[in-house]
Amino acid sequence: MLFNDPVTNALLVATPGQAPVPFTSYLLADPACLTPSAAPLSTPHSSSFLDLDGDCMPDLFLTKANGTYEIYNQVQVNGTQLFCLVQTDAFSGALVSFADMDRDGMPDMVFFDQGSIFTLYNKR
Ligand SMILES: [Ca+2]
Ligand SMILES: [Ca+2]
Repeated sequence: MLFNDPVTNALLVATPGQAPVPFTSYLLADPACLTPSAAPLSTPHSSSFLDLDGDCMPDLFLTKANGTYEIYNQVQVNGTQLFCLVQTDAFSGALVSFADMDRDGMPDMVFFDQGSIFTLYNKR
C-alpha cells in the first residue's frame, strides 16, 4: 500500500509485517528514468497497479498533489522489482479508472473531470 507520511509527506510503501519504507527505495537508478516530483499523493488520489506497457508485469499509476500524474514501468533487476518513471504530465482529474475501452488488449485511462467523462487511449 502507498501512502503519504503524515509528518514528512514523503511517499511510503507499507508491506504487511514490515516497517514502511520510502517509495524512492523502489526506484530504478537509470538515466533513462525521469525524476519523480517530491509532491505527496493528491487528496483524493488514484493509484493503480496494472500492466500499461504490455510486458505482463504490473506498472504503477499515481496522481500527485502538485496536479500531475506519474506512470512508472516495473522492471526486474536481479530478481528485484523496481520502478522507472516513464511519463508524467499535468492532470486536473482526481479519480481514475482503467478499462480496455477500444478492445485492443491494452488498458485505457478513464477519468471524470468537470462533469464529463474522458478517455485517454493507451497506444504502444
Ligand atoms: Ca508492465
Ligand atoms: Ca485499449
